[in-house]
Amino acid sequence: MGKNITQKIIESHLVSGEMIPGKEIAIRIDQTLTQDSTGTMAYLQFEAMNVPKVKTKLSVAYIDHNTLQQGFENADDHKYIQTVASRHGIYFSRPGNGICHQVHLERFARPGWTLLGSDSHTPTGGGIGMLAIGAGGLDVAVAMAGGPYYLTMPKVCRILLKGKLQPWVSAKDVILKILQMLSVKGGVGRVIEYAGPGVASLTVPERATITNMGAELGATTSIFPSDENTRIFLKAQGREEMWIPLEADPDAEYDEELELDLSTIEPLVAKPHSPDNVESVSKTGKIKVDQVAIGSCTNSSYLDLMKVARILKGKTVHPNVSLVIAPGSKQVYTMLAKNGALADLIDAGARILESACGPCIGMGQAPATDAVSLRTFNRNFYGRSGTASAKVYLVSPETAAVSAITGVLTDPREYGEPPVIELPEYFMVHDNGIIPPAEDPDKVEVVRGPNIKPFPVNKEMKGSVDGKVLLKMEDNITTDHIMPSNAKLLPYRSNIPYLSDYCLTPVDAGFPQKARENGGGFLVAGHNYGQGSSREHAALVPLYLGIRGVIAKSFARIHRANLINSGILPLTFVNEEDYGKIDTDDALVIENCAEQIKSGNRIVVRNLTRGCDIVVEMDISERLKDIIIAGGLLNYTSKNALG
Ligand code: MIC
Ligand code: SF4
Repeated sequence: MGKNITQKIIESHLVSGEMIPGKEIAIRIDQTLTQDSTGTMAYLQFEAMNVPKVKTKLSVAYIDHNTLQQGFENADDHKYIQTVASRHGIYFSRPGNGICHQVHLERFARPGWTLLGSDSHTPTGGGIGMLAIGAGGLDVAVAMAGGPYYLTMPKVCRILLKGKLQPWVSAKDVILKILQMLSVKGGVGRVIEYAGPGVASLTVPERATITNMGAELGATTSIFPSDENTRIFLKAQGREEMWIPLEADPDAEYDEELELDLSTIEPLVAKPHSPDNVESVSKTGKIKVDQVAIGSCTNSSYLDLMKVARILKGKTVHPNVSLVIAPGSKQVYTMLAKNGALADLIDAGARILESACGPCIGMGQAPATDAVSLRTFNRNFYGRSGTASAKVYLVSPETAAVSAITGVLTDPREYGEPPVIELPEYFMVHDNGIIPPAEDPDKVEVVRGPNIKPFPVNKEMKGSVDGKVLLKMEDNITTDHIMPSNAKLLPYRSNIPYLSDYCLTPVDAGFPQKARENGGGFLVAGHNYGQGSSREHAALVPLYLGIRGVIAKSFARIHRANLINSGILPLTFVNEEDYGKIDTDDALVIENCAEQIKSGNRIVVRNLTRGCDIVVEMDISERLKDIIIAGGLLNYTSKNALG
């Protein structure tokens, strides 16, 4: 029987397990990436493993999130990451060199290889035919130390692309359409594999926009074939020798199949506060816009920004709009500067930011009270922009640029001739933003500023696990709710005690105090708990506050793994109606917890307040059960070999 692309890459990297959807497998990781806001923890954890040099083929540490530097904290983190990288065989992408996913796609991503990144948008690399997966920092640390990456063998869902995009419709609209079709949990447990005649009409950067935002589907990753367009892109990056052809066999089988005719897609918008709240721009209507932000790892490529520059050339940004633009990488920035497009953007009134995540993670450019902000980014979760009352709409660069001129949300098709930009024959390649590791690592002193605090480690599980329900939540709670990130908090990603004062505050302002007063306890949630960012802090901070378990209708993949890695129980209701049988402040106990875990997949939770038993499930591998009982992955790896 033929194989699809996902099966081919997994098979060639398989370390253990059977490739049956739902079963645990382990794969060898060729490359890793970290960024600074998850990287400090990942490197502290890597150091705790006492492995002198990374064992991957390539590991890169990017600085792109924490670049505001309104205090010493960010700069201290940069120093720590730069020195720890240099000492342990890791390439360092300095601040200003660009957003990790954009730079990685340009300079390092390779078809057929595996990449594990401590950022949920790592699947951007799927645009080049790479199996690129986002994970918590500890999983990335283990991969750097030479351990395999354990995951649940995903189902493979083929999306057959037909036809060709209409003028003014772009890759962003394709992924918004898919989010409309599948929702933010539609990709859970799946790899989305693209195929069909429509693939050839998309360039690698366009494919990368689509795979990047596959993270918002909850998918394990998304992947495109490696074809002639992939070769052309790699050649233009001076890396043609890294190209290999990669496509599904003609008789490959898929677990699920969908079709999408590209020619039927129109300009779309994701309305507040979820990336799947999608509607056509024309239907949403001409709402007044206060801010337009262009950039992020979804839409900051050379092609995207050239289109924006063409649209803005000779025009003026509407007086009521603040337009900010962050080019995705030094390569993009320099090319725009050299060909004059940067001048067109500045002249039109755009405010140009450095090559970094910036407003996408609330690092500056928080909108005004009640403002409408149009963004080319991938997430419009509540409060993420830094302004709780702001309404963030996600759109394509074309819709963003045209709306910045008109001052209202505008269907770009009303605007006349669309800009047509070709992929350049050669990108400008100058890798001086990437510092190779030291040749003499023993001479490198790892610099740790006062903001770097030790991370919490759980204890081995013994006897009963009990506590109060501290909070009961709805469906789709994001890691931005659990551990908010903004310009005030992001500088403290290496300081769990400090962050703990803000845990779950977007849901309940009194949560941290309540957790402290009760010495921790349980959380209850609806479906898709922990969607969004890969930030391990959404598990480490609850661990620090004494959270022992989360009982939910379902979990997002990376967050569930982060809970397990921290030794926190991720429990799901066997009967969803039992969600109604637990309330805030109920006292719960799981008697003989470790024994119950070992004896099957079902666990009984006693609700002492209501006098009833609730059966929950923890359907995970024996290895993961042992990790939880050991009190997390670090405790477990100190007792067991890495893989
Ligand atoms: C995000 O887009 O939410 C982030 C910030 O890039 C996160 C990582 C983090 O929280 O540091 C992600 O996507 O994983
Ligand atoms: Fe950075 Fe935003 Fe991309 Fe996250 S989604 S990596 S914050 S640009």
